[in-house]
Amino acid sequence: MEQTFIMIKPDGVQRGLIGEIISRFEKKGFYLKGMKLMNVERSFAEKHYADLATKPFFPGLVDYIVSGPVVAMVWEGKDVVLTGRKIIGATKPSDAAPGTIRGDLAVEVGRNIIHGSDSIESARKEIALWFPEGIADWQSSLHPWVYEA
Ligand code: IDP
Ligand code: MG
Repeated sequence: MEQTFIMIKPDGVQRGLIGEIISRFEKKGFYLKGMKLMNVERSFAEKHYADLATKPFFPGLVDYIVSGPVVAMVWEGKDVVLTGRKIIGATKPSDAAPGTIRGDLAVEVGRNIIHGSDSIESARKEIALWFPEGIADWQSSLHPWVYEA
């Protein structure tokens, strides 16, 4: 099944939103396969956001990501990359629909509390970067109550 990389950014951790965010993915029917609370180095944040290195907001983005611990997670499920992005909502919280994490819980683009991989290929790269040790191997006993097959 498909996997995606989700990160609760330092503002989400500081604001006590870890449980709320995990709950939305968990209740949907996706499976948590890896999770850790960690502080990242500048060089690591720069690697994660390498595609944005030329953007004017890049230094501020790196400052933001290293400003406190983040929660790095791997979630698994059918179409979890695209559906995860829908659960998260648009990059700018002012464009994010009510009912989405950013639409409900964030105001500013530079404090939008959560990251989610934007494609299956990005997810593969991000999971390899953040979880070089691998992820947990388990299956939910509720699987047939969420998935048709
Ligand atoms: P995404 O997180 O929705 O995939 P990206 O375009 O990949 O959005 O940007 C990565 C992160 O960079 C955003 O989540 C946000 O924290 C930050 N960011 C994006 N655009 C801006 C901006 O115009 N000003 C400040 N920060 C930005
Ligand atoms: Mg992105």
